[in-house]
Amino acid sequence: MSELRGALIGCGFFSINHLHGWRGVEGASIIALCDRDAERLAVAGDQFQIARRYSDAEEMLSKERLDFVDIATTVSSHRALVEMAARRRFPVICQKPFASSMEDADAMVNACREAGVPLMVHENFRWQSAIQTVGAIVEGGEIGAPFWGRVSFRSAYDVFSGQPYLATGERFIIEDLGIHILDIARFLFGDVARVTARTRRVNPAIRGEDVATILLDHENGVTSIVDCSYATRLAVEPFPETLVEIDGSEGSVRLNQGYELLVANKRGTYRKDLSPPLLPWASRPWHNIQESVQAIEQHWVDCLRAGREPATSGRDNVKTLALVEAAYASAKTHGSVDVGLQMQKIA
Ligand code: NAD
Ligand code: 89V
Repeated sequence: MSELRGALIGCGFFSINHLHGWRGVEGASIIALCDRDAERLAVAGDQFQIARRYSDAEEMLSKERLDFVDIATTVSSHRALVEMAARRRFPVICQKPFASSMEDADAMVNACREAGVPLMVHENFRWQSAIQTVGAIVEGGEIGAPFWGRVSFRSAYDVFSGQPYLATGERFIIEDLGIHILDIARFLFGDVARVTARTRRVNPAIRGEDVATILLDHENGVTSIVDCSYATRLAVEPFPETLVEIDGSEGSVRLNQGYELLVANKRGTYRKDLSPPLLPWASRPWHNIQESVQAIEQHWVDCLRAGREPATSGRDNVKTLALVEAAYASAKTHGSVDVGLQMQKIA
């Protein structure tokens, strides 16, 4: 079977992980690059020896023979670029946060549906191997029916030096990081009916909130807590590990710092080291995120070839985005928010 031909739009900070990941994926490669910034385009093109380079996305999409487009730009450009790809009937991957409003997300989902092309959001955190293992334990019934969970990301890592835009937006941790953690909560416990959230800004040098505590009432009765902080100095810095606690009717699972898995049930307890593989191109501490990039890219290729909807399709990711919107609405009013009301905005 011939390799799928992809084009990448956006050659910034995170795109280098996309490009390394694509090299490790079976069945696809990136054959053209686009960035409005000539220097970034040249650096990525030279590093990955990709000669076909464009400063204008429309020109690239009109000239290249492609099987898909991978968008790794920041959120403000997502809608225009996804709609551009859909107009040309190219299957498309879009980085998170998919959109800054439910209306934009809905427009992109509809554009791709009407064009008859698959759309996947690059929501990679659930593709970390440790998170997949925890999901498989729950799915396999080892702890019975989950009734309570906590998905936690607390750190003091300086994310602003690599991603300076994170310091300037009105919204910060829920939109950028919490979105991943909320998606993991959906992955582990199912869709959510109500959201109650509280936020704080501790770091005076940034504009948005850097601490969020979110209570989720899942549709199946599970209660979970998603908590995120970039203002938490710990004895051993855990960035970028997501920690998980799940209590079920027959036992419990813990994913502790250092990728330690602990499972307890009536048969006994066991412990496992779930440290992610260090891919040849990866660098600590980012290696768990980096392996998840390659995993989600492989998932895209497998789905595209099989005609299956990706796990984090646009249609699916709108439900994660609704939790982000509900969390901000709850934090603003100090009330609890019906997720159905967020979804109604696009019904
Ligand atoms: P960045 O600002 O470093 O890079 C974005 C690049 O896109 C820039 O070089 C910019 O010139 C280019 N660009 C923007 N609009 C364009 C357009 N219309 N045409 C061509 N080029 C255009 O941003 P980044 O830190 O690489 O983040 C990119 C996205 O990746 C963000 O949405 C961010 O949230 C996401 N991200 C995801 C993860 C993850 O684990 N999934 C991690 C980090 C960042
Ligand atoms: O996933 C992200 O978008 C990143 C990081 C993991 C650093 O928060 O901003």
